[in-house]
Amino acid sequence: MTDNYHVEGEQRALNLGNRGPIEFDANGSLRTDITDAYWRTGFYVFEGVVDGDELNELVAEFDGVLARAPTSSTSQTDTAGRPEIGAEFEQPSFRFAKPLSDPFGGSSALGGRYPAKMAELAPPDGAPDEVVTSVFSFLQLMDSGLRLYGHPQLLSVAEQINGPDFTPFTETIWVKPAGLGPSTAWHQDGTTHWDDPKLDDGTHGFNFMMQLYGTTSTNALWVVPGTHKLGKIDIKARVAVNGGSDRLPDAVPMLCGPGDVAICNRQILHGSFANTSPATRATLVFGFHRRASVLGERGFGTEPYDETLIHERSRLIALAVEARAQRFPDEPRYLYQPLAHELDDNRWNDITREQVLKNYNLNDLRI
Ligand SMILES: O=C(O)CCC(=O)C(=O)O
Repeated sequence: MTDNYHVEGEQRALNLGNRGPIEFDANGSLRTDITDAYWRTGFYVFEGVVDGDELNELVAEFDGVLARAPTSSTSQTDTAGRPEIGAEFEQPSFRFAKPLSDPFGGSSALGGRYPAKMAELAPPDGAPDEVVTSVFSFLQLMDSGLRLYGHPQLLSVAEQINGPDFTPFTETIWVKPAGLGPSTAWHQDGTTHWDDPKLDDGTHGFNFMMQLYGTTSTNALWVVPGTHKLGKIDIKARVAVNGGSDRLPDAVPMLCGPGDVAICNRQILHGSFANTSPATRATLVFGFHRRASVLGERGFGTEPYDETLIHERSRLIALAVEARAQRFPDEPRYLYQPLAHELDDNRWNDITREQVLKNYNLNDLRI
């Protein structure tokens, strides 16, 4: 239900001056008013990036993925008794949680980056025990998702923000089913460089957040503008001075239409409330980093990321550009400079589907 917190948050969001179409200047650089607004607030909503057939294909494939999801976290078959989609991959493709719960807050998940618990609500009568809340590594589950990853304007944005040698991160669809969606406790994403004296506003890169259905203040991700500049934030203390309430006073909802794509700084304080609204949110999140932030870093318990691993994972960018060019041949295609001399190795076909795309997520670059 919408109340004053939502209405005032919406007003603050719309007054930030950080939304509009992707626009480049005559030199091909992202317009400086856009980059200025991004660096000032920590996010920017690019409106109308994906539409028409492309949006329909994404929605249809996403529906197909959900229809082939296992029936619960302990099942391996879908509602029709078929093996779950992605059964051939080494890593699980789905995460489940109890409806309207907070699965992470106050836990040690992901390095303890969710220190404060969100308000949890009782699921409605007849609710399932669990709902799908994340679909992991969607590039290997949805060809439309791979094509989105190769979007020329989005990749140009990644180049402008992180430099031409930018690297991948990981990809997840966050699903917040209508009336059942679990919350995501307040957090900052980065896990590595917080104590680095060279930490700056862009050290942990950014995520693209593409909305399949659009968002409202009751189902959106909320962010606290400007907090990407503050280093590691004491989230528990922020909630405590707010009287223990998870409704942080300066937060704003990331309001988007279907097909809008936001860029969201991974250092910004962000989270989402349980989705009691009648509208489902599905957000395709795919991030990119500066190469200098990734090279030599350890992810969650991994060996330091070296050039070979970064090269292998970056092939997904080149592959996605190729997959997109086959579907949209009249569109300009992005040239990813680190692999510009290897185009023939990264053509999109059955061989690269098997050898490059399958289990690509084993090489995710998490910082
Ligand atoms: O979409 C959400 O509710 C959470 C997304 C998020 O926390 C993230 O992408 O880091």
